Amino acid sequence: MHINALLFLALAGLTQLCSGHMHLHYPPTLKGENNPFTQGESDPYLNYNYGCCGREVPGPCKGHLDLVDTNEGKPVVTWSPGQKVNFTLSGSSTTDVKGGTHYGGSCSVGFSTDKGKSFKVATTWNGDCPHREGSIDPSTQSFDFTIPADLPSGDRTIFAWTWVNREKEFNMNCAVVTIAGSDGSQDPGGQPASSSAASKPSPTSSTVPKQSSAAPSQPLKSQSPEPPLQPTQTQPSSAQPTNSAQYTLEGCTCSCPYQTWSSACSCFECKSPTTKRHLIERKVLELHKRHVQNAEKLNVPVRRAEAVAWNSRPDMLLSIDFPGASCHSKGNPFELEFPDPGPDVVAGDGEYELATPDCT
Ligand SMILES: [Cu+2]
Repeated sequence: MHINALLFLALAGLTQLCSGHMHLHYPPTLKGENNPFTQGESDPYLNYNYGCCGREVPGPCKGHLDLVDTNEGKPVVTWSPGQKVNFTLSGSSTTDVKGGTHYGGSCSVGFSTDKGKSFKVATTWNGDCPHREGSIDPSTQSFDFTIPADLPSGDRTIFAWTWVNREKEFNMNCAVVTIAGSDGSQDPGGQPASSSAASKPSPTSSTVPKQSSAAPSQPLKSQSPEPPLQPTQTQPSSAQPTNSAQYTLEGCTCSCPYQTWSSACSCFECKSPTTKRHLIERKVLELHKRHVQNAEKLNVPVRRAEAVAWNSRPDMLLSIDFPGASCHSKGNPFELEFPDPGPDVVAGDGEYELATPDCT
């Protein structure tokens, strides 16, 4: 009796965990209860994973792509190429089932500029998404990323968020957004996406030729983090400009991309154990952010050409972990490592090992 009661509680907890999830809260999704353009009832299944609850697997964007060109698909926010923005996640629900963060997972965001025929990756979070330390409250689940500087403008561009957790649940929500022209003076309609990485500098940027390697041409300096840590960097006027700053910290050589300073730095040639590497990468990222923010205050151009042109970015992984999907993640105790994450990757906290999915 006592044992049975405990078992029942355990099973009830498990059921709650696996039927309550997270959804995109900001920008408001198509058919979201917080979307001012939603007509009639909001979609009570925005939180739920694809294929759950005996329901048919919906198409991309929880099956709401047909709303993009209707009044319900009016853009909910205007973003600009190169702008640093954020999205938030929520576990609130219009059903009785409360959401759950699943203590993390891996996320990816991207855009469709062709009304949902294709989606390309903007930024990937390999692990710790949603934030483990956060709750189902969107104020605790905010994620910064940078709009790719060469994302084409459009007034019904689809922003997409995907999530794969350790329980092998996949979710996807979408919001319709306006992408402004890359600067006010340009004709937004007459600027097709360029295949050249360095073709669209913003007015404050210096035009920097694409460089295939992130390696610096100058020797590295070993310095303590306090105070001003100057990255080794090639001057823009140099014949060998670089898209990344290099730092040396705690025996590691680390590289931080300029154009995506909200993304992770990667460290290599570490003398310390590999397990410490993600901690060092976090520290270096903080240093790098400070460096970039200082540079922005001084109006020093730091935003460079995108390392990978928008058209050449990988497609988002949309067919995973539902019945009939072409990929299956390894699941507990692994968090998904997106096999094709694109150039802007935010490293997780390393609490769970990452694993790529099996795809057919
Ligand atoms: Cu769940």
